[in-house]
Amino acid sequence: MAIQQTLILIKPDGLIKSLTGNVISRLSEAKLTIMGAKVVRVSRELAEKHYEHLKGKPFFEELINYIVGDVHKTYRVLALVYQGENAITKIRDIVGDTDPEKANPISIRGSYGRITTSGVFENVVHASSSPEDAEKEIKLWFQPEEIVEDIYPIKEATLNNVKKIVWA
Ligand code: DAT
Ligand code: MG
Repeated sequence: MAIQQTLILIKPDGLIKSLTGNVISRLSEAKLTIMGAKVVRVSRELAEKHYEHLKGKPFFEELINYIVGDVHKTYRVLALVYQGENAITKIRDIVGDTDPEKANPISIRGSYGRITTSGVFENVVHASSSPEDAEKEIKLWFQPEEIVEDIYPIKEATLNNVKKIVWA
């Protein structure tokens, strides 16, 4: 069994529907450790980097509008980093299938997700799908000082004459 990290995002639909508590309760069933948490106002640049692998898909623009908050007029997501044994599959099991209609009804996406008339999967949460994706995503969403332990190598960098700790 491997110790893994995973990035969870509670998306704008989750926030506007007041699902934050429900989602975190469901995630706690995995008995993992929270390593970082923050509310983020998502820029288009961050959204496009996060969903880089889907560039060119017909739903890409709508997906970006959704995650930045334009669709729900709710300009925030809650970002969480969890760590523990087999964290990625444990969390993905609780989160459910990408398509809310195919997701197990007792999963988070099965319970709370929906497909909009424009065909976007409003599936409430994001969860990393491999250790490689988790590392890339956590480094994109969090600075080293925002995570309670050094989960990946760090280094000192000088930006505008200010010393700063960044991911190595
Ligand atoms: P996941 O979020 O389960 O890792 P993904 O990485 O393939 O799924 O896609 C990211 C998001 O893009 C997903 O949460 C919802 C949206 N999406 C993916 N496939 C879609 C599709 N066929 N139609 C509409 N939205 C889709
Ligand atoms: Mg994915």
